Amino acid sequence: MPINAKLIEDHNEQQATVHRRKLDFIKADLADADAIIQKLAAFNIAIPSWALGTGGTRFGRFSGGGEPRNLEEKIEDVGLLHALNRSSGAISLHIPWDIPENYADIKSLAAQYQLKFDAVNSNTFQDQPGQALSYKFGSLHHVDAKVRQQAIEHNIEVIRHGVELGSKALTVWLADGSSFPGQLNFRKAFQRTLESLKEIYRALPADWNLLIEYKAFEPSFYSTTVGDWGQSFTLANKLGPQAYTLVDLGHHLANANIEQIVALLLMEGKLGGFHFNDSKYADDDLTAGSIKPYQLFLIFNELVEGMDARGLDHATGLGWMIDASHNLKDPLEDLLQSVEAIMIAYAQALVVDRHALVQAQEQNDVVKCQEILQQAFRTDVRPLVAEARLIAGGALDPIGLFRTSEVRKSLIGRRGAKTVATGL
Ligand code: RM4
Ligand code: MN
Ligand code: MN
Repeated sequence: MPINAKLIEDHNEQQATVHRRKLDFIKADLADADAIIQKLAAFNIAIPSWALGTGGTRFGRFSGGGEPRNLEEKIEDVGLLHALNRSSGAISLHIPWDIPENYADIKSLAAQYQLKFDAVNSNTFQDQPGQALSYKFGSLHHVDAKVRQQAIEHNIEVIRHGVELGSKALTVWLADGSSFPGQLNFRKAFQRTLESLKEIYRALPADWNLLIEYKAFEPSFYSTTVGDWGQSFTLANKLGPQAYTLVDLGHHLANANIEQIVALLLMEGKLGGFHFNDSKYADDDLTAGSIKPYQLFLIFNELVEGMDARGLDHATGLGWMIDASHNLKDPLEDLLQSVEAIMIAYAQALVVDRHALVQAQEQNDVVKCQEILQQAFRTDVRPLVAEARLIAGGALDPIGLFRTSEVRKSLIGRRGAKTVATGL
């Protein structure tokens, strides 16, 4: 691997004085800085296997060099990220893009990089070569029972792969929907989806969760069968205690109040997982925090408040994952930026003066409420995040070290300048 402990140590030594000065500055104003740093150090965000290659749009894809060519190289890339930031300690696989050939080998490779296997993801939004029946008109909601059965069996197969790797959750995202009014009977489509999910739910091991992801539109442009949190929540409630809603930040209509959705799902005990990204218009795959960092902070503010209210451990209480693809940037640099943005928003939420906020809310002191939140948002918490990385063995400046140690150059040297990663 192009990054090793010695490189990180030397890099951290060079940055130590400046870092210490900034850290002392913020620590002087915070009573519980050490507790916050501990929480940050424990926090990990899974990396999806499809985010490691260059993404594209429906108009084209401009691939970069040194992209991972197989699952082993994808694991190596996540290992690299984790070595740099110590906050990317899990990989989420998409089946069939990443079917492991030998479970034991893949597991031991991941263990070498101290990586766990996060939720496994099924794929019934594309037809695969040799597939008997098409998903053109949907999968779990399809009018034809045989297509539904094929999709159910695929999901059960994905669970089997996950069990071998030690995953504990299946994420189901469906492209099922309609693009023209009248195409679909909404009620029947929803019922059929529920019946299909029941079959999948029955195949879940006792210690597994089923995460139901919703998306407002795309690829369907008129209706999506699991299109919003209400639809996902209804399904999760009807399925049972192992079923949860998964919130993907990019899957809402513009200006949706995601922080309120998160608060209510947590209150109902039905928020199971999270996909981070950002968007301005419709693309659901931009770098987390690149467009609306204040919204990301407000979401984390509700997450922290809601998880504390339920006594959930921040690091393990929910499934955290990045879900993005990158058109222009080096995917590894982009992922480092995403993780950093998430950690910053989490740290800002941790520095909110919660006691004062509750008081101000009780007194309807609207001005004070805003002051309290913005005080936290405008605090430069980056030294806390850097310190958490430092104590966990990561680099003070992950992107800086990625560049100075020429990681991409070394990956291109080994994998070639024009590689095509599988996936999106
Ligand atoms: C979807 C959704 C899913 C992801 C696929 C690749 O938009 O976000 O989570 O599995 O993309
Ligand atoms: Mn997603
Ligand atoms: Mn998405």
